[in-house]
Amino acid sequence: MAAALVAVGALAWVGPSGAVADSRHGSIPRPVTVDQPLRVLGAKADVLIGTAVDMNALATDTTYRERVRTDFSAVTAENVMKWAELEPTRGQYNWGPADQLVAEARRNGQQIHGHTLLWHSQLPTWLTDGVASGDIDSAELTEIVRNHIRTVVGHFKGKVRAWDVVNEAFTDGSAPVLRDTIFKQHLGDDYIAKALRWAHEADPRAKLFLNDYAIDNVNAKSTAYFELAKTLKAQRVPLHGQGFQGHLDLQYPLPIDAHENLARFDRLGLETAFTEVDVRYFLPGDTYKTAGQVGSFNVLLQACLLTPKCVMFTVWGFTDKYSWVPGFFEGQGEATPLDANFQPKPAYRGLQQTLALGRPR
Ligand code: 9MR
Repeated sequence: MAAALVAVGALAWVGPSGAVADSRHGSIPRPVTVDQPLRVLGAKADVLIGTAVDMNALATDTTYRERVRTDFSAVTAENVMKWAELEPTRGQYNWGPADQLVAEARRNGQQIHGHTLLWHSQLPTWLTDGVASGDIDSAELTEIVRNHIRTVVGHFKGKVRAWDVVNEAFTDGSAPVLRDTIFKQHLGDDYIAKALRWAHEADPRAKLFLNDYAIDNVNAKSTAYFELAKTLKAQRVPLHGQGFQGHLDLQYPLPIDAHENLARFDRLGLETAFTEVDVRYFLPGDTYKTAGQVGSFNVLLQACLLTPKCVMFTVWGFTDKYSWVPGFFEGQGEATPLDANFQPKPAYRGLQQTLALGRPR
């Protein structure tokens, strides 16, 4: 029986007949069936496989909707749980789109990763304008933030597995500091601790995460998070996880030490997760970029599988038909595992193969 061979370590590809072979070792004892939906392979590897969901695409594109259901065991709202979307007018919450996502996810047996309670971006203008003009002072902002966290976490209590409580709190560069946001300015340097405590009060069972980009490897910014996590733990602040966004770009170095990075958070007792993975490059693509993309997705997935408490690997969109990348980075794209016609790219096949190998024992 002829089984196709794949030149990735000792991995064997299961041929159409189900036969498994390996060029050096003959048949291998534990056959792996590689060509299965990501969520099925993820379940065997004990990791949630998530995607950001674009609610407009979910409502209008049945292929998109079906693929969300079949390939993923977790979802993150790409936009509809952000403050500007939830409370565009002060005091009037628009729960509709977020509730739809939650209902869909529950029908599909998917976990929900809440994104995000506090972020300096996508804030409602009534809030930013009010703070800028002085109409909203520090005491009032503190109340507003506390209420927002209580209201949102309370609304989804018991339904959201984990929350990105604060998103992108640190600056970039070689000496990261807490960003000078309205939250830091008016609630103080300990606004993160406050936010975590308020979120915990509202849903004691939700896992509370911090989340950021450019922290996938060991660097000054990820170390700032590590130090913050140690401090918060020492203060008994309810912090349960660290999210690593994983927005990669082939023009920058591959975060080859991602596992070492996650491992130090794991040793602190925190859950870890890749929360927004995509791998962009300058168009047009070529075989070299394709290979680079396969490797980049896999470095992050392998780092997760090597880390015992890495609970989730989430992509920030799964098809090039709907991706934030071309709109934000001129000339770049093709950053997701499926092409614009929902056809699996080599990156998708690579994720399948790595998941099929499971976690190391
Ligand atoms: O993908 C999101 C895009 O549709 C929004 O326009 C954008 C607004 O800033 O936010 C994008 O999602 C971001 C996420 O919430 C936080 N990390 C970076 C993501 C990509 O910008």
